[in-house]
Amino acid sequence: AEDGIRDRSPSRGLGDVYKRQEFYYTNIRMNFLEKINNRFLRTNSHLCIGLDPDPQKIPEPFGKTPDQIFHFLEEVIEATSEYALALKPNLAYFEALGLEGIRLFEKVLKTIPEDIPVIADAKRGDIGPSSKKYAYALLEQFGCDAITVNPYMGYDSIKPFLNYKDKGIFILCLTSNSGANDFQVPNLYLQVAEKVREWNVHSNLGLVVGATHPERVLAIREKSGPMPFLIPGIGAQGGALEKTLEAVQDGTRVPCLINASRSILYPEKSLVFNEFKETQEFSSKDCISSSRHAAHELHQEIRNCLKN
Ligand code: OMP
Repeated sequence: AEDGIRDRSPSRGLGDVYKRQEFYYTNIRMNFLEKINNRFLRTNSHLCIGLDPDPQKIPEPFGKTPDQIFHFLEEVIEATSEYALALKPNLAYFEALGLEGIRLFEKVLKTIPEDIPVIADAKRGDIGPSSKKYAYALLEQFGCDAITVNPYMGYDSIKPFLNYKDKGIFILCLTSNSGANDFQVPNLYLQVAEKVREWNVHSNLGLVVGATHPERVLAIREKSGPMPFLIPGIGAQGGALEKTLEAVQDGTRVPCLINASRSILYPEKSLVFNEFKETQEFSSKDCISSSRHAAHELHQEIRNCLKN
């Protein structure tokens, strides 16, 4: 392709289905953790940008057709990549658009620079043979670097994912929603953290820990030991960034990924966005500047919390 960043050679050997190339650095293939660490060295960022394309929310100047949504995502990715430790497309938003959505997912993956780790937010988990297919679909066919997985069905449902030693597997531990209190609290989330530590024989596991329970993060860390935490729930869900980061810092150099989706894609509340809105020429460029501004602000806020 003419522009280096989007130059993606097609997959090796999987028929006509697109597969992201594995990322090589000085000819050594990186596993997920190495890829994250490498990305961190380049960006100094803990921000994971969530890609949740909702046609109802895509800014007007872009439009709502799959091509227009693609254009929007492509621009957001490009404008915010400086602050992106990782990107996390949520499959629900793509699947909700039907076949076109799956094509959109594939197209978006192609547009993401190889050195940005992609976490497929799919929250999969089923009996072993079915989990095996889920893992194959997202980690091989689509070539994502990591996936979110639901541990409710136990070890044999997780095992097919664990076997992908070079990929990152984020297991739901304590989710950010209010329903986390129905089953996960008071004990199950700690059992999950303990089990995941036991299962982490390939050092490829991490936990999903919502930022809406800062008071429980320390206990999770004690059970899990050092492993990456994927932390959603800040921004639109009102999670406590500073308190969560305080608890997650345990002196080890284990990456934590702070996810924000809506507050970056559609930062209606940002000052910049409102300023633009008041002007007559509210353009697609303004929307993208606003997303970039939101990513920059959040990146700074995270860095400031980590300094304290
Ligand atoms: P925002 O609230 O818009 O930042 O989006 C949060 C994203 O993280 C959504 O894609 C959610 O599906 C996802 N998420 C949670 O909000 N809570 C969780 O406990 C786990 C996840 C996730 O696995 O990413």
